[in-house]
Amino acid sequence: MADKPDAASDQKRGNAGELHQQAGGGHPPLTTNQGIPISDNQNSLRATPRGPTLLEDFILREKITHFDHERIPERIVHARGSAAHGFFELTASLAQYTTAKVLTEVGKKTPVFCRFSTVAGGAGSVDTPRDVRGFAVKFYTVEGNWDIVGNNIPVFFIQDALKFPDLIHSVKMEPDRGFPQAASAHDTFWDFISLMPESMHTVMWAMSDRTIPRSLRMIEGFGVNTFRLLDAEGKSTFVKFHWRPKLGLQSTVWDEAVKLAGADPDFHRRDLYEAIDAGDCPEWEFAVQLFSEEDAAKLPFDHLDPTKLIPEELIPLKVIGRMVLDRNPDNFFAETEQVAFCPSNIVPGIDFSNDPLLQGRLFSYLDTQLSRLGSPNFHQIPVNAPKCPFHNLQRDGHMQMGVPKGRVNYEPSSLQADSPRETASGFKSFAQPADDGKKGRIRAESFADHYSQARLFYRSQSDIEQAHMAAALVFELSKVQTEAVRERVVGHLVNIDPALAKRVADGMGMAQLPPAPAPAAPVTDMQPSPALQLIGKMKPILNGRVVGILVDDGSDGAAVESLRKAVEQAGAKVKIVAPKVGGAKLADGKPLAADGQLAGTPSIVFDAVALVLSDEAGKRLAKEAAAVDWVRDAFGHLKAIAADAGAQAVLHAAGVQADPGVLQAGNASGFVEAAKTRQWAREPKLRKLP
Ligand code: HDE
Repeated sequence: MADKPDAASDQKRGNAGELHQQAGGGHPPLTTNQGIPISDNQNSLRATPRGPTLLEDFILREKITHFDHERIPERIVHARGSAAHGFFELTASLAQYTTAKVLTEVGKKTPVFCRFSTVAGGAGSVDTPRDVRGFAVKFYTVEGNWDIVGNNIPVFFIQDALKFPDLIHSVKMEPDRGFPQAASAHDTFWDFISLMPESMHTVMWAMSDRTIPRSLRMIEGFGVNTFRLLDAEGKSTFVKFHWRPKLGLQSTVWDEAVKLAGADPDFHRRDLYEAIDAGDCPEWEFAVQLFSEEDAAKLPFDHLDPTKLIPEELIPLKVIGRMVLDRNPDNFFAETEQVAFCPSNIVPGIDFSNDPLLQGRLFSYLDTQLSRLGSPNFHQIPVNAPKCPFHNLQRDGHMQMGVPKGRVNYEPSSLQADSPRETASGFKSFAQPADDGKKGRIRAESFADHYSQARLFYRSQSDIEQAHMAAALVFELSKVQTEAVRERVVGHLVNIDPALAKRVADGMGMAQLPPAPAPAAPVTDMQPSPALQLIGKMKPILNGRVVGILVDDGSDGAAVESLRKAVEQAGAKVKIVAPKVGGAKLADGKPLAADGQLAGTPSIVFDAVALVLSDEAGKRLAKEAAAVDWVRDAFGHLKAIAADAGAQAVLHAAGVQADPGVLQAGNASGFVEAAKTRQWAREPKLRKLP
């Protein structure tokens, strides 16, 4: 009876060990967590070959126990995230306003870790629902860690932290039925929103194409809350933080976002990973809006109210640096999952404002990390640890990794010369004079205008963006079963913009406009701000994007190459798609490798598509649903399409009509130009927008 199988006995029993042995050598020995070398990772210890497993098998018990504990609680919000390492480089000093070294030492590169996320879905949910995106950056500065825990839209749904659990409960899966996952299109969310006029401005952003981004590399980031900068004299300047993507903004169209969820649930995560892996490192400008207490007093709204933005036209953005993400995490769990952002992580020279949402956040994040990571020593996890020295007298606790030396773990003390002490250059809070108001659960009157900026946002959009917003509202509200909720929301829209309300009401087949609730403050018309557009912020470039070329046996290799060259020269990538993953045999007999198989690589994952097909292949694929859908979707998603003569049969089967975005494959330069933008003019011909 052999109780220690060797390779030969493995083979006899058909075990994995033999194949594994053949797979290559030079590996370090596999050990237990106690460092004990393991001789057999295939079989647990059994009393006899067909007998019971022994409790004595410490190798089995350790492995299974560790596995059973692999998951930690996922984040209650922003659970689904993707991250990367990189650096921040200051290009213009703010020395006039702050002592923070990260904002005053021009040319210095500060390491960063940046995590993007959706808000509502669980950790395993898809990447492309309609949702706000988190944009959290941890700067490992020489004066300690500074976290800007922001979003890709500059305002938030609520004015007071006390309402956050209600907001999140309403948008998450409904508690009795456990659905929908990662979607705001359901009764509880809109019920809550319909009773929260303060949410209206952010709802307008949420219904815009900002919440269905093409890529995490193509979103803006905002600190949202107002912060302060402090100079050496303690003088304060208010500041709002902005990230602007070098690739410009890009969104998907809604039907595409929905289909992406099925075609590639990891679309954004894969896109970020593959771009960085290929050395195509995403970059953002870092900009600030600076304003004094006096400037703030002149604004027509309260800068402490996180449901309000400050239009760039009123206080311009000053670009002071750039962030480049140039390294993927080595391990998703150790870094992306365990990273713990806290808005309370701030360095000397920066300070908080009295924004009541921010004040609540200062408590929440530290608290949530304690329950998520399970120990007050979470700051010792490599991704969370400062990269500058840190010393204090906090001690012990779960999973303590440090081994502090000496007798002194208290202060004041005199027994140990190297025990840490306070320092004059340490963090100081702004000496803000106290208000002379009264204590109470009070909402400032200056927070009462809930509609003017919602109107500003809607009226600042281009026609096509307004149509998308109306369509998004119709879609979301059509999923709401409770009629009274739908009506209440449309009532708010009347206050925002009566024409929008009418479009949405018509889109739902509502017989008449419901009454608008009386606004708490008069609704004013502000000067439209084109900077709030998305289409206006798209750049006519192809950099960072991906073009798919469909080929089959008999395709013209020269045509494929000239398209590839033109696309790559424009800074985009080409992926070859063929009916078989093994590739295609070109007309000249040469093989062309495929990056993806047609059925598994729908055109949805590309920014523009080309088809280079022989007459015979074209006729064959015109009867192949995957090929017809490939073209129909590209057309429906307003993408540029290039096709040669052989491919016309597929275009015909897909119902493609001639327009400036449909080009001959031979016109590579025309195709590249068309691919730089969506074919917006095509949209009204394809779908009826409200
Ligand atoms: Fe968060 N938020 N939040 N939030 N938030 C969390 O912290 C919270 C808010 C944001 O990639 C949690 O580590 C409260 C605004 C991002 O790890 C939690 C309030 C903005 C991330 C939390 C807000 C954000 C979070 C959950 C209202 C944009 C993901 C897990 C007072 C400025 C960070 C965690 C990452 C995560 C609380 C509102 C952005 C529960 C109480 C406004 C990007 O602490």
